[in-house]
Amino acid sequence: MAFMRYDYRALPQETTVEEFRAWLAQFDADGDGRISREELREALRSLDLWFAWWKAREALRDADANRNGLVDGDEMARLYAFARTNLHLKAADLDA
Ligand SMILES: [Ca+2]
Repeated sequence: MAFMRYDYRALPQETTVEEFRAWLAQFDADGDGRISREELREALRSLDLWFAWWKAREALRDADANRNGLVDGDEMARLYAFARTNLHLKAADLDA
């Protein structure tokens, strides 16, 4: 499937978990409300993060508490916490 990265909205600088969830939802390609590793990788790639595939793997490993390979439900908050502490998301990165 094709992803047009520049069509995506940037992540706001002061991002709440609700905003983070809404931002991630646009990468939920199959619309099931859950984020797979591939969908997460596209989200990170849209931020022009280096090693997006590797960071997606690390983020999923950290957030996927029940090890079903998807970020869903309460795991979204875990992913949010991971992004804030490990990806160091800043406005300067998100405007790239
Ligand atoms: Ca899971």
